[in-house]
Amino acid sequence: MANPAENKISEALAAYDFAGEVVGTVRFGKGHINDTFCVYTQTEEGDCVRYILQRMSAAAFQHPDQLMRNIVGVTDYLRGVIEKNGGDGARETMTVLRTKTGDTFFTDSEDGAWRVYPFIERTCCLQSAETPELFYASAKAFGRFQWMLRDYPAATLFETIEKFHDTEDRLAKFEAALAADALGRAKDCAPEIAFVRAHAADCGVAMSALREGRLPLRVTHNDTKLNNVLIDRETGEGICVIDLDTVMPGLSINDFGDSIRFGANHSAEDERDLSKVNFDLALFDVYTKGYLEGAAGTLTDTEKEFLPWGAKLMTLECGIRFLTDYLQGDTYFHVQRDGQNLDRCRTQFKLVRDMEAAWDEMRRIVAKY
Ligand code: ADP
Ligand code: GN1
Ligand code: MG
Repeated sequence: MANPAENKISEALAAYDFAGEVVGTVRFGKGHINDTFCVYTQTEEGDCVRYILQRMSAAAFQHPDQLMRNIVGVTDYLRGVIEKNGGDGARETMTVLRTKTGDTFFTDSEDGAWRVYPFIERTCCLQSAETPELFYASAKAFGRFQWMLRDYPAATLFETIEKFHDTEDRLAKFEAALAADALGRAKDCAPEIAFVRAHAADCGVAMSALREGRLPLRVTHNDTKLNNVLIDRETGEGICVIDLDTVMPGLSINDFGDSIRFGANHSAEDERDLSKVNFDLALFDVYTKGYLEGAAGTLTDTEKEFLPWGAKLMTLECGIRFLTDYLQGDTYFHVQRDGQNLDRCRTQFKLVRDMEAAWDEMRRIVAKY
């Protein structure tokens, strides 16, 4: 287990010059990967200026230097596109605060890698689609993100997590974890194991289309959960896509699909009462509309045709990843209680079943736009 990030906060804070004096630091947000804190500072004039301080997950990211080069490259580029189109470059993308020595991140005495971003104020970060309008706003933001990066030089990006959305590889890793069954947990999840095996052939659908050249490799976000976009409190618009750790070459259908997985339902990702976990076709409809509008013609006809597959595969894959982590002893996704990763896996598989039942309708909705 990694050392609790709290133990190293003061070391990390000392590496930065903030706008004011640091008056407090609290854990922040609902991300599953990094250790995120909000830093409160007070300026000489008495104003509060906030920052996001993060210790990057060592379990997820082995090369923080490469990760930060990706993020600086992408945010600098986005700032250029945003400002060229009359937007606010300080608000519509993130800015990496440099350390006192001018670096993009700080390494603590135990090799933990930390970074700081100015807090983007007057925004909210949603854990569920409170209204269809807000979900639509998130869709437009992620679609626009795809549009803004359509000409980004993909070859300059490092692969921060190898084979991140290679669902075939996720299946193989699951089988390896199951064979090892390091904690003897396989006995608790026979129905889930059977579900994965019954869907083994599905795992190859997008990867085959990519190999055959039917789906193009693009620069994508790869982690398009609703809580990875900041919504302007005043206008209700999705203004800033955050959590850029996994921006790398990928499939647009996966960006679309991961948002559907997380947002097109009305339950928590770890809900234990599966009767509350239901795929919402109306939300699928508004997201499809918003995403395609935001992407403004970037997607090919084949990509559009594959959007329902993106939704199903990201949900299936995420369920497989939660189950794998459960079998391996919860070493990747943060957990707050026992069995949480298995509960998360179960919600994902319930949503996959719902999508299968709604398949023709999903295809009809996509064809409308
Ligand atoms: P994780 O990879 O663990 O999900 P994120 O980068 O998504 O980490 O950050 C976790 C949470 O912190 C986000 O969901 C959001 O609530 C908040 N957050 C991150 N960056 C900012 C920012 N620049 N301004 C405001 N809130 C932010
Ligand atoms: C993680 O970092 P966060 O919490 O936004 C994960 C995603 C999963 C998601 C499931 C780098 O997203 O791939 O879909 O949890 N991110 C990484 O909620 O693995
Ligand atoms: Mg996040």
